[in-house]
Amino acid sequence: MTQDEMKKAAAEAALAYVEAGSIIGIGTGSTANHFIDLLAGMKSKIEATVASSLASAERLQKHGIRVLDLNEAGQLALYVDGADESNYQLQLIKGGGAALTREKIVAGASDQFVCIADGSKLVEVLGQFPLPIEVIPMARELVAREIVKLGGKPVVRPNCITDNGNLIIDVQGLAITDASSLESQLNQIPGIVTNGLFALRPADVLILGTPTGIQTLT
Ligand code: ABF
Repeated sequence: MTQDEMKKAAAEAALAYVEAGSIIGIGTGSTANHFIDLLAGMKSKIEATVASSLASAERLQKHGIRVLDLNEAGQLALYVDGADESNYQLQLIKGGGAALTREKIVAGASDQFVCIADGSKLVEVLGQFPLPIEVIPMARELVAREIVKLGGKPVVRPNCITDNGNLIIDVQGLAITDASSLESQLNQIPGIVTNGLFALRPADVLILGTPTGIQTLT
């Protein structure tokens, strides 16, 4: 199976978590796109969705799936999204798609977070994938200096402005053995809007597409 076929298999398995008549949060990225396309086949079963990016909102609307503002939707039963890395505690690195802020918001408003990915995303220690951080432009160099103090190598993502009008700094060279602690430390740095660690609020379920079939971790 190709990586994309494994992503699609994981997305298909996530449909089982969709409750009839519910409003569900939708992630961003190629795996989430598979989920959106598959959800279209059962769109009459759901009430509406809340999107974590303009790109996902557009894809949903093209399928004729209703997209609500989170303030209108309230607490959500389910959030389905991809990830760049997951450890075995279902703590994630997200943000490769530059949508981490709205992803973290919608995940935080959801009772259950089901993460979908291909098997290559499961790692022992987070950090091989550079950690994305959304930064207010005026704080770019302040944040970069603080990241160096933490032992990382900050790289401003070229040609990238987020849906919220901010920059992304990708942090290389971190071996994240205490993800919750680092997430809390990064949250204290002025100018950081969101960091891509989903550890304080990890996924509740991780569905992996693998060459031997679906693997589900909880
Ligand atoms: C999104 O999914 C991002 O947070 C993450 O970067 C991306 C993973 O990308 P893909 O599904 O294309 O592998 O939630």
